Amino acid sequence: MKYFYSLLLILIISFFGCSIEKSSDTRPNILFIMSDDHAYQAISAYDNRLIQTPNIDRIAKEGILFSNASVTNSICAPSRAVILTGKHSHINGKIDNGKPFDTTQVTFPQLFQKAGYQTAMFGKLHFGNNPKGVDDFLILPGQGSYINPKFISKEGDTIITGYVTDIITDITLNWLDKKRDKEKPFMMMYLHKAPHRPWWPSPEKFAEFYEKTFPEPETLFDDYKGRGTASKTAEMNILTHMQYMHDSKIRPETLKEMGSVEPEIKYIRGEEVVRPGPNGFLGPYNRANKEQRSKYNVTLDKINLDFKNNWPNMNDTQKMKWKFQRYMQDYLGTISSVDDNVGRVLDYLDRNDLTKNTIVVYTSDQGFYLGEHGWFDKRFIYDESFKTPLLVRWPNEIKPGTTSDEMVQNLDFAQTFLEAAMLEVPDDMQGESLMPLLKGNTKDWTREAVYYHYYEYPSVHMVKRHYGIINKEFKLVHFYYDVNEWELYDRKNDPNEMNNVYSNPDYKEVVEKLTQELKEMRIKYKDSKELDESFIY
Ligand code: SGN
Ligand code: CA
Repeated sequence: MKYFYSLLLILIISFFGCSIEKSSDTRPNILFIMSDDHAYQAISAYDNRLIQTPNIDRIAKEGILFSNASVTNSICAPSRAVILTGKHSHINGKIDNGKPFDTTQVTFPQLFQKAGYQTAMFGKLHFGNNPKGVDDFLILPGQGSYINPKFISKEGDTIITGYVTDIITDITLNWLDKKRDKEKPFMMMYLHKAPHRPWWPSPEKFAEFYEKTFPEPETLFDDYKGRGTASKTAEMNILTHMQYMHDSKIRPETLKEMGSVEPEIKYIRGEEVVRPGPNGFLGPYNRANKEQRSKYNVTLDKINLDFKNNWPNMNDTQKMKWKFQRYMQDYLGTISSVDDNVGRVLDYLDRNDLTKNTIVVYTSDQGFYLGEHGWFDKRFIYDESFKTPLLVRWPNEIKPGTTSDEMVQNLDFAQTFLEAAMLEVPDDMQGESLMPLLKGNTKDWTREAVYYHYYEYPSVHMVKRHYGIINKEFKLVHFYYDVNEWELYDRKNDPNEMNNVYSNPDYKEVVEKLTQELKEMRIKYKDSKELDESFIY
């Protein structure tokens, strides 16, 4: 009898023990890591020729890497609006960096907050100063600064001394450690400013990466012969449009001494002609304090001396090569800090038993040109800027070392997170949950092609408006507004997208089929406004 009672007691305890465990919230945490302008070519899990990123790679090694992930509109604030709303730019209204974001619309963090998640956002958002749906935030105003950045918080503005990538991580770790409610799952957006132009690394990485030389892309000297007007008129060529002071870190005094004056940069935003003033050229350096400046000066001295000695004797080919190296040294230097800091966060998850049930996403707001086609910047539907890195780890669900070449987009993130958290997806979201791909149920994934639409023209870099359809094999694009040109690329046979085959008779059927599919897609996504001539963006 005594034995019976003890057994009963054990059963009761284990029943309640069990039910207590069940009633505690086991929904996954979400850690959404996004950097600004991080090209997949600069992540060693994708391509190890330029840089080693062991910490970011860890996410793919222990999870999944998407090799065909893309954005719907390759520009910063619009991409963020697509991510937050799960809707294309023409529906959420944020079609370019200049337009305001309509904050009355539903964003996915609001749905998480409502459903009992603890939510936070730290780093670069790019628009607004009071993000909705987050319990805590500390965001950079607009583009933010690399050095001693100002942050907007609920309590007001604050300037934090140090290097932006380290600071955003300190804030994130501090929140996880001190502010996290252990009874609730969290949804955290950890958003880096790096590696955005003007690519200022920390003083240590600036010194380290200045010593390196990087392989040039095959298409650095592209003459754009095989493509249309938009490629020929874009202002993002490293030789022609990259600035010696602002980008290559040549001091104004050096240029003055050498008697060379940089070409005046100007661009048109709306009706206005914008001319960035000379003070903006070494902006991040001007924010540095005495101690920080003296550290930067060690490398700045070397760069300026090299420029002074060699630039006068360089021909255009040599200048292009020199500018490309300077660009890569600084761009990759900023990424090295991002990678170190991602490592700090992953280590924190490990140490605090959070790894298994946290969905860690690493992505960028779009891709970037690292000298391909002679370019820097983004915007185009061509692969380097259309595609974006996407690595996801979720040990409870994703088999380590998985890869997927499916056509997934930033449009899909909101629905994926909502489904992972078992929350209802609003009917008007336009993406598709990536859950079948994360779980390895690839047969349940049926999408074959995606839609793209870029609007910011005329504006900085002068990339013409265009839209198109992309599947694994082909890309059909229509450039419009002040041109009317079509382009077709054979992604399998011409991966560098050097030859527009739209008018090649061998592709007649492909053009016909894709034109029809594009039409249907535009109806499906409700995008036809730019064909209405009375509509002004
Ligand atoms: C700035 C940059 C551009 C960049 C846009 C948009 N110039 O204007 O090169 O294309 O931001 O970038 S800079 O001289 O100010 O650095 S985005 O990522 O915010 O869309
Ligand atoms: Ca960006």
